[in-house]
Amino acid sequence: MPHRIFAVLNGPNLNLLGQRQPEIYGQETLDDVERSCLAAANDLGCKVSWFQSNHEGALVDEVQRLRGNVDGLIVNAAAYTHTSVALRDALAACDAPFIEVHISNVHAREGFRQHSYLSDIASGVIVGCGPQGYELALRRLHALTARPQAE
Ligand code: CA2
Repeated sequence: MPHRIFAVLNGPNLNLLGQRQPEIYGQETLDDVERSCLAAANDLGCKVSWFQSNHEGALVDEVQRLRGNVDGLIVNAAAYTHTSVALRDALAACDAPFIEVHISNVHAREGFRQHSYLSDIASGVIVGCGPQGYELALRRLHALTARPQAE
């Protein structure tokens, strides 16, 4: 049976992870988080691709490119979570399920972070679990997309 393929999308400023605001986002860099995710994917026997952009259109392009090519997505759209109808529309058109992830507990922060354009169309939302949220999302997607075994 071919490996399932999942994609991780990271939005603006997440490339700065580990360099500023460790009290909110922790000490790990985005490369560290990618490494942990790839290790978890290896354990689960699935493949993971990794993408980060500071540009809304680049994230939309990537979602369109992934359409029909992945079994699910993990999306930390960062600030675009709270602003982007374009990214919502792209994800809605993508067909594959996605889990929305936020490293910090957005519900304990500024009011503007408490609205998401993505949550109601996501298969699940993980917030405030730190970088581990990515791995939790991967495990959830893996379970959610399990294919029945042939006898
Ligand atoms: O908690 C999350 O994962 C967020 O998606 C992170 C976004 C924020 O806009 C969302 O409301 C919640 C911000 C990502 C920027 O990350 C930085 C990391 C280190 C230093 C500066 C920014």
